[in-house]
Amino acid sequence: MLKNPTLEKIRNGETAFGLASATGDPILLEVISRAGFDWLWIETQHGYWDYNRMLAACQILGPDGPTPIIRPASNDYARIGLSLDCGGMGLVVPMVNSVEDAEAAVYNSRYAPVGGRSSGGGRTWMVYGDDYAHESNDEILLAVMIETPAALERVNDIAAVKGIDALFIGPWDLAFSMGVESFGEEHEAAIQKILDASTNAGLPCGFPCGDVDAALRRADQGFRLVHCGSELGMVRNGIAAATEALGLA
Ligand code: 3PY
Ligand code: MG
Repeated sequence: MLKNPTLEKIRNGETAFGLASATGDPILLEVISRAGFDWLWIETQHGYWDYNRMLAACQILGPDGPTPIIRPASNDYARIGLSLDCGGMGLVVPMVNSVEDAEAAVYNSRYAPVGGRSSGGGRTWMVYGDDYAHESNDEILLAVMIETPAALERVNDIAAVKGIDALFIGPWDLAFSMGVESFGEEHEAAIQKILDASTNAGLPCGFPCGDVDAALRRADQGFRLVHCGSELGMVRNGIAAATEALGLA
């Protein structure tokens, strides 16, 4: 089976830089897929992707483009199975708040004997290799999101669940649910606690950023799976810069 270059990178202690895609737009995806990012976050929790667009995204990225990492809308057996059968080579599962949630994410995304994923879907074998069913447990990157006080409290136990490749912080939900200022002192202490729990468990940790400067700072801090915002934000910033320069804003 084709190796997952993003997983290999973070297992080697390097930082893999990605971009989030919220729009579900195939033309933008073609631009992104040729730009050199390590991975692409396909946003199906809050973004505008439906099943057919998610499939088209995996086809556009292909086996040589940025690694398609899908955020499913929830930690759901059917959604996760469909995301992987489309060709997702990674998952960032939202709202994993307990050991049971983490074990469910492993069950939903790994074939037996590790989990209970159902076998089927010819595209994955065709694109990634005929041994997909036997090798993909080791090649599909499974990250679970820590983004609530409940998850924070149990973060060491969650990080110890077998079958998980990375923790991933959801900083905005974490700040909202903690009732603290985003990126203030308490929030940053919680972020550091999650990073430490991940590191102590021998796992890389991910962080979603709003821009490139923040992505570089989080990489320096020790995060290994980092995205630098979304294509929607970049389009919006580019348009705002143009209208401002033209004196229209
Ligand atoms: C959060 O910050 O809560 C996220 O889920 C970011 O993607
Ligand atoms: Mg969130």
